[in-house]
Amino acid sequence: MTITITAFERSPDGGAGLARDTRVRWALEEVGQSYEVRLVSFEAMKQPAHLALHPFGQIPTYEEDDLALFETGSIVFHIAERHEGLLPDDANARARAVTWMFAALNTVEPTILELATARLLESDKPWHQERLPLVQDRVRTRLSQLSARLGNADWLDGAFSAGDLMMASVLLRLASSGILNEFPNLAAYVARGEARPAYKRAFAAQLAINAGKTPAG
Ligand code: GTB
Repeated sequence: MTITITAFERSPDGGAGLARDTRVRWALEEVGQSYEVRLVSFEAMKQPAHLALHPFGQIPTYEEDDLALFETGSIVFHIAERHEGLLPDDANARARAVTWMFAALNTVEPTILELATARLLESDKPWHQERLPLVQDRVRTRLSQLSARLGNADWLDGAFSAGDLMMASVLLRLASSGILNEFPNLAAYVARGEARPAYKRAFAAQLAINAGKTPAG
């Protein structure tokens, strides 16, 4: 079985690991599955060959024999279902781990993306300074709820799962905002994720592609 994913030819973050191929690499590393990477430029992403794989012209995509997938939620779920290590055997625990994947993508990530948009794309708008605290507070609300649920536990529901992989990946996007550090148990949770050997391999692999390349404007 050959697995090929796509990633930015030159990530705008210069290799900080924030582009979404990192979470797919992480999942593949956790289950010990080797993979190849096809790098695509922003221009190539919008061309028919890539659009046939990804209707929205984005990365990452995932190809495995005659199967092609897009959307990191679906890709990580597929990897977790087909390999040991990212989902518990017990059916109810498995359903809860999948629930955390959805929670990461549908309930936590949207607020974080809204903040990223406000900081990166709206800073020149006359209403930016008024809007930013509102957006930050929506992130704080979600983090405070998540922090209360995590408490002193290492992971969200027992052993590390695809739910934690997705939640930590989503929270990593907050690293430069300072907001994550307002919730020490969540900061420690993300650090535990980053400390996993599989995450380190995934991060290093994407950095190797982007190191030395100037981040795109
Ligand atoms: N919902 C989709 C998924 O989860 O797979 C979202 C995929 C997505 O947003 N892909 C982005 C993309 O291809 C890359 S990851 N964008 C190009 C485009 O839409 O034309 C998002 C991302 C990009 C850059 C940074 N960064 O530099 O910090 C962080 C995250």
